[in-house]
Amino acid sequence: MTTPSKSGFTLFGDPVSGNCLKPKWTADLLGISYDWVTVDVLKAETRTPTFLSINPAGQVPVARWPDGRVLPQSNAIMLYLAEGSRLVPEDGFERAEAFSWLFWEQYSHETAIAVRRFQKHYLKKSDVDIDPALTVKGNYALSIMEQRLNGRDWLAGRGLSVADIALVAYTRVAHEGGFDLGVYPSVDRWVLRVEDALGIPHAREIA
Ligand SMILES: N[C@@H](CCC(=O)N[C@@H](CS)C(=O)NCC(=O)O)C(=O)O
Repeated sequence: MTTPSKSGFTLFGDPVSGNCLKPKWTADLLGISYDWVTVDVLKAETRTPTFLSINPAGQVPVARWPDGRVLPQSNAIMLYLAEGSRLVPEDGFERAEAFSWLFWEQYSHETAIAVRRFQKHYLKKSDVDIDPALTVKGNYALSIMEQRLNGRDWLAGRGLSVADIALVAYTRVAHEGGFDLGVYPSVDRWVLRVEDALGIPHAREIA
């Protein structure tokens, strides 16, 4: 049986979504070819019948291969693309640590930092109209990352991994959600390190 190719897929995503950028950056770094199709979340393009026939959950990112395979969920797409590469630690425990950060990101980080950023930066809500619990939860998540990155360059393993890619997606734009990375110096330096490793611009320098 031949293994189906990872290349040549279509990535449906919104460029303002960190979740969508995770698989994009992974494919770019590993030289896996894909076509990007923009689906505008703010215009509710994730809710059209055509899009819902691709992902009934109505969310981007979603990847579709020419043979009909469809894969939603940013971290699942990223892991599939990265499997067997240097982005997934070879050592079993280090690999489990990377996965641990991926699960944590979805439950404890993205749910505060990405949500607050979306409400403040894109929906233009004023601070008083945003649930204060998001600030507390987001800062707590950043403090957990600060502890981990104090004295180490990467979240898991010995180099850039899927864990760094997943976590940098929204951490690098946390300021757009009203979070101050200056309070988290190890995280602040790590963001630049990961952006450089990915060959992407420093988000803090973009107006
Ligand atoms: N856990 C999912 C979250 C995906 C998600 O929340 N996508 C947002 C954009 S970041 C979306 O498509 N929202 C549109 C909607 O819910 O209609 C993942 O990591 O892929």
